[in-house]
Amino acid sequence: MKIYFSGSIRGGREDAEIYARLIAYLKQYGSVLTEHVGNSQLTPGGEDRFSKRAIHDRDLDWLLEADVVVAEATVPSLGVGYEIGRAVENGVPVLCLFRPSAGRQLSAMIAGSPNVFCVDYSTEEEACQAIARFLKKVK
Ligand code: 6K6
Repeated sequence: MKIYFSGSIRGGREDAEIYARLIAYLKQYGSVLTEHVGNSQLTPGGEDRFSKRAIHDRDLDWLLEADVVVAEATVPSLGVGYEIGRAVENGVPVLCLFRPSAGRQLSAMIAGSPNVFCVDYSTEEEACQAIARFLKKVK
């Protein structure tokens, strides 16, 4: 199974360590195409217009070849929202994980989408259980 993990980069990196642990959990189910999203050393910002285009095209290729998208949407990110929208448009099943305890609300365009399976969680164990349920369902 090819898994596209989506998490905030330019939106803010405060949850990067959570992404890394969710990615480590996901790896037992298949290959995670976007492992770099969990790299807490990753500091965005220096890309020029051409490298941004390369990032966009490469990520979109991965998204469209993925069997599933797992998004962690607690830190608001235009890129995560865009990836969820493109996945829905192309029929790629999407699980969207969100932690209400962070004090934010998930956009109604994601939480209200009939094609996005949204799960609120408080502990990472709950997030992993939601992943396991979702992957069993889409298999
Ligand atoms: C180099 C160092 C840090 O970042 C870079 C290059 N930037 C990106 N590399 C790979 N994927 C990216 C990059 N910027 C955004 N994305 C994709 O958008 C990822 O797949 C994330 O799921 C999502 C994050 O979007 P923003 O809007 O939070 O950046």
